[in-house]
Amino acid sequence: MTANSDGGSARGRREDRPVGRRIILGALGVGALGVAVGAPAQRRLDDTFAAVASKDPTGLFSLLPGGGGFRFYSVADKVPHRSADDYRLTVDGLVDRPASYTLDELTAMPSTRLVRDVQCVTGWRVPRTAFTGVQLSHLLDVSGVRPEAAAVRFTCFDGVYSESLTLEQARRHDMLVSYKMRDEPLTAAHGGPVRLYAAPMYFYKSAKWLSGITVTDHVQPGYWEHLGYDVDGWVGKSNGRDDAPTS
Ligand SMILES: Nc1nc2c(c(=O)[nH]1)N[C@H]1C(S)=C(S)[C@@H](COP(=O)(O)O)O[C@H]1N2
Ligand SMILES: [Mo]
Repeated sequence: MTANSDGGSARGRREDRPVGRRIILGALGVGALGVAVGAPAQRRLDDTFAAVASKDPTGLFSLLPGGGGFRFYSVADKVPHRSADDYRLTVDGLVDRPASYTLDELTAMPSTRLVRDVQCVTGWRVPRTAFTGVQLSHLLDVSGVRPEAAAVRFTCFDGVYSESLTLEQARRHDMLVSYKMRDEPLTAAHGGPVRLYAAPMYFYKSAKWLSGITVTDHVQPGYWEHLGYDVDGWVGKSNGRDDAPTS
């Protein structure tokens, strides 16, 4: 479809899962105060949060605790959890050396820290947010991408979401397989232990709960892209943002 045929607001309605701020802050009171809670308790808080965030029809927005103005998005209605020990990231498809990495193996690789503004295509923005991780290009190089490869597909352990990049985009230095946000381990709500961080693109490209990287011969549109978002999700230049009237 053309970039602005149904307008940003229609896409926004599809993505937004508005939620009452009071309810959320109440449900997440413990986490919001930064009090340490055990893993099972955190899990219950996360699930309460996801359940409320996905059902409240009237509220304002789903601000995540921890400050900064992040909002929670998940097309699944639970926050999926994977412990550091159980986590695996597979790299397969058109590569000579398919691999499966533990979190320890990923964090032992050369790391890159980027500080950029986070921007969701629906309009909210979080300035100057640090993400740390392995360059996607490093993982691709280690796996030996075959000559016929043209794109990369990302899958997630929520079992629902997917994303994609062209191989050229994937090889940019600012595409990370990220395990830290703001210099802390990624929380489950933010897609931990590992999410994609596609720095130059709208945040929907940054697939949370990343579990698979598959090298393919053509771009397979991701979850939101099937619903109208641009595959090339450049901030400021896509999803209708670059075709303002010229007169
Ligand atoms: N697996 C998965 N990743 C996802 C999404 C999702 O629903 N599921 N939503 C995307 C969208 S639209 C945004 S804006 C960001 C939100 O990230 P946050 O919840 O850390 O703020 O995650 C992106 N990655
Ligand atoms: Mo988003």
